Amino acid sequence: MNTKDRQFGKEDMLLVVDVQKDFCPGGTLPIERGDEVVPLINRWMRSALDAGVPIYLSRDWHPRHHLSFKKNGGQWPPHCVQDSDGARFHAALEVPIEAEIVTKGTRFDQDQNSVFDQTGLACWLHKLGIKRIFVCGLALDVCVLASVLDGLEAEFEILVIKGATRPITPEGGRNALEKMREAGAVVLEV
Ligand code: VGL
Ligand code: ZN
Repeated sequence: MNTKDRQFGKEDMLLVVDVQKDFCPGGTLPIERGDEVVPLINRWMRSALDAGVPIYLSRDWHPRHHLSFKKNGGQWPPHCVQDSDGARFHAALEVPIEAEIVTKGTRFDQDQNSVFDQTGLACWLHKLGIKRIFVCGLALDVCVLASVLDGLEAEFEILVIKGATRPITPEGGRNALEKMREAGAVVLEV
């Protein structure tokens, strides 16, 4: 893939996964240096706006007693509880009025790590003629990974903006990148 192919075109879109307060330092499920993605993502969103490329931001948005929380048999501390302060986007994230918000993780009976899991997003993006998705956000080894794999499954080309993601664990991050590459995603070393 040459440099020109990495520039935004008319069949592209930008997906920003779960850049919420609870996933940043000070939150309830803090990712080390998770907040560092914010200025980078702001730049990517400005370029997308300039190029007329649609922007979608997902948010993890759990019921108070979600099954992914430890006390309910899940793996995580409580996080991104609907309407809580921690569920807000990071305060410095410049969410454009033109952006669409994708809400996920609302089911009582299942986790929904992928933005494509029962949201109708893939169908909608195909209708818009989107072919290629630039992906960034949190966490690289959980919701970014699940979304990238599902996006490929739904026959989109996926470019991962590596520098604008952070993993929950370094090892998880390395494994996630390997899985994404194996599945056909292009990892941009930016
Ligand atoms: C996420 C853990 C639990 C994520 C969501 O957005 O990556 N991680 N819920
Ligand atoms: Zn969650």
